[in-house]
Amino acid sequence: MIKFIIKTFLASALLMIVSCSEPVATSPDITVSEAWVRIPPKGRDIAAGYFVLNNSGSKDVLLSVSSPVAHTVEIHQHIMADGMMQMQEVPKLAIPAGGEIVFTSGGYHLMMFGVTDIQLGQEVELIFVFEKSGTKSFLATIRTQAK
Ligand SMILES: [Cu+2]
Repeated sequence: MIKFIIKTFLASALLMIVSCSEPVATSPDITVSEAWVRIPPKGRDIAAGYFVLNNSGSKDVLLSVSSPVAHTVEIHQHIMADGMMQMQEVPKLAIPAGGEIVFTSGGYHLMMFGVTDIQLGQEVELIFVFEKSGTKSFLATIRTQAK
């Protein structure tokens, strides 16, 4: 009888531990939405890219971005230095667990150099490389301004 009680107690204790522990995301889950690229003025080949990056999982790090329509893509940030707004390259961008990072005019943005053969309304591929999530590809629309 005592043995039975102990067994029952252990079983329910174990059940409590299992049911009380909250689910913990063990991997990042990243999506990129509202992605668009501002078409450069005629005769120029530098474009800026904007989007919203969401992570519903654990933390990750954005290492680089590339695109078939650009020679080079850099991650940039606007900073105030000596009373002037300046741009700075961000070599790695930490994405917190459950975090959202908005790439927008005056904040984080993509700087795309050597952009060729893009047209308004076209969808171009942006290829993101993350430390944990690996390579993920998303589409961005070529526009003149934010919606
Ligand atoms: Cu820039």
